[in-house]
Amino acid sequence: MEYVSVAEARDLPGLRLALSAGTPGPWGEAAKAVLGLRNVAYVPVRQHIMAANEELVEWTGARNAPVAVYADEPAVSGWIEILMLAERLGSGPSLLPEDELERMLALGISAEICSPGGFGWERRLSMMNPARTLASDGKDFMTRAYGVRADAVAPATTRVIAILKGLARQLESQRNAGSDYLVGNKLTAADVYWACFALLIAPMPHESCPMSPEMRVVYGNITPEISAAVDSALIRHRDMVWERHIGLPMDF
Ligand SMILES: N[C@@H](CCC(=O)N[C@@H](CS)C(=O)NCC(=O)O)C(=O)O
Repeated sequence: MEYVSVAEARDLPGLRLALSAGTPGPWGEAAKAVLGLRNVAYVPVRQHIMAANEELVEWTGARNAPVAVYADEPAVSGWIEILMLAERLGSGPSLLPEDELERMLALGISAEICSPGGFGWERRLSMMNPARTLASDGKDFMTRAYGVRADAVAPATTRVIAILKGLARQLESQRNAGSDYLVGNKLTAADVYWACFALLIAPMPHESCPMSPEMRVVYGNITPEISAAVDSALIRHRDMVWERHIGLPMDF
């Protein structure tokens, strides 16, 4: 993927999206996927992973990725704000169901995957080594922003497992009702978020996801308890969403 610098991006019109260049961050991949599925064009902007990103902070108020800036509107960095932006600016099938209860379910499942206390945040805690992270100078923003504490790891693993089991139960009940999707009968944001966040326990093969070997080890290094909670249907669902809807190979 071709990135422009923050300095270049600031004067461009339309939508600019800051992403951790070279790494498939799940929130970033999900932002790209929802914008792509809604046919929203954007200019990728380089964010440097785990660095201070002073120019990005100065422009948007955010240090990490993704951050979306549309025209002269305020920057947005939360998954739900980026989803709502994609819904507003985009065209084609919506990623949210029309039926209000189904919409609530799709957004609830998405929050369990993407929000603080959800799968991504808790998996990040379960994959960080708090002893090392807490000791490393200059990475204080990582520990404070992402809630890394020595006592956070065990509960994080419990949450990751609970969410994996909940998603597997939902997929099974949907399959029994004749649907390939997590909610209703068509693709919603919940499917897209699961496909992108599944990277954090099961990165796809190199041909589909050409990430660095070091990052692949970090993402794929799961405990036996988490591994036991990964129903094969979750991985099949991930693959179906990427193959049928988002498109492969991933480009970051
Ligand atoms: N702001 C996002 C979360 C973004 C996030 O956690 N980004 C991480 C993972 S993609 C990141 O940028 N990590 C690299 C860094 O901190 O430099 C949200 O609240 O929905």
